[in-house]
Amino acid sequence: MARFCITGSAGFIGSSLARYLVSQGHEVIGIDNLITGRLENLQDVRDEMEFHCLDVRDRDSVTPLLKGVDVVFHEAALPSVPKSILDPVASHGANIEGTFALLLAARDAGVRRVVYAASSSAYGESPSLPKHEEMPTSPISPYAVQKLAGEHYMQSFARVYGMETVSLRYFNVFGPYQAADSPYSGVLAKFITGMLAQTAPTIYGDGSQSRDFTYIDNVIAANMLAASAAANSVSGKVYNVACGQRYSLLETCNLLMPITGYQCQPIFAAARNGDIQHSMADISKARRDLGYEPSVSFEEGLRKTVAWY
Ligand code: UD2
Repeated sequence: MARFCITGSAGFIGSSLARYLVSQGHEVIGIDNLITGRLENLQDVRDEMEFHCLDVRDRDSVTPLLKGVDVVFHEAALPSVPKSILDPVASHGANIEGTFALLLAARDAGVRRVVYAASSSAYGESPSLPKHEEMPTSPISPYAVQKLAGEHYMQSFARVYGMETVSLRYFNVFGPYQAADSPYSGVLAKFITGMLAQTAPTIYGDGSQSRDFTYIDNVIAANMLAASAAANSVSGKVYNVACGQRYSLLETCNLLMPITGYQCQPIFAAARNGDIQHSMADISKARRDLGYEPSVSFEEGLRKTVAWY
């Protein structure tokens, strides 16, 4: 049994990690300011973990909580490209200042390792596919810049303070517990809940844009591997976490029709500012260093997600 802390523990990915860690008998401390996170997400495990409603920027409160923690999974963020364009100050605060404060607290508390939720948005517009970690980054949106800055802080803290840090560049994560009711919700949560309610999905742009959609269980597995891998092979490094395949939004709608039982034509709207066209990962580095292998395919993940909603 180890002692873990999850920031953003009431969010989609954080709460999924909490459920997994508790199911494995680990000690879990959750931190969330509940701005976008929801306590309902932790309903099943609330009695089996410690939870603190705190902002990660509140270092005076967070640092003592991290004493004796082996690994922090830093999932707390305002995760949205359009939101970061609309309110860059808020997302800068949550994503850059939040990550910096968390690292300082972890350093001061003597935490062994921080595993960071980085983003595929770091690759930005560069046209070559698949994206691999050694490619130059080219972030477009404030959100992408902020998430990439967090990676650089992870690398810096590993170098100058001797902390162990690992950055996982998530590629469009989806699955149960992903909020669907915000204009900033992930596209699959919106499409699935909409189609189950017999509502046509709205596609921003022509629907040819593609993503390497990654089911949550694959992301949990990658986090567990990143938490336990030998420091000399992973610390200070960045890894893509994805499936290594891409699907366009039009293909995705076609796959969802038989699963949701809703036959429809999507509605088309203007392309979103800051959006990128195609995204697909090379996952060979994670395979090699972490032993990561996605175990749930996109289509199986869609079925599981539809069944959950
Ligand atoms: C970015 C990152 C992702 C993660 C996420 C956090 C990329 C490639 N991915 O996801 O890794 O960090 O940010 O938010 O940068 N769309 C519609 N209709 C809708 C909603 C979205 O057509 O109702 C489109 C949207 O314009 C985009 C695609 O669907 O082309 C995916 O959008 P998203 O918001 O789910 O995620 P994205 O790619 O911005």
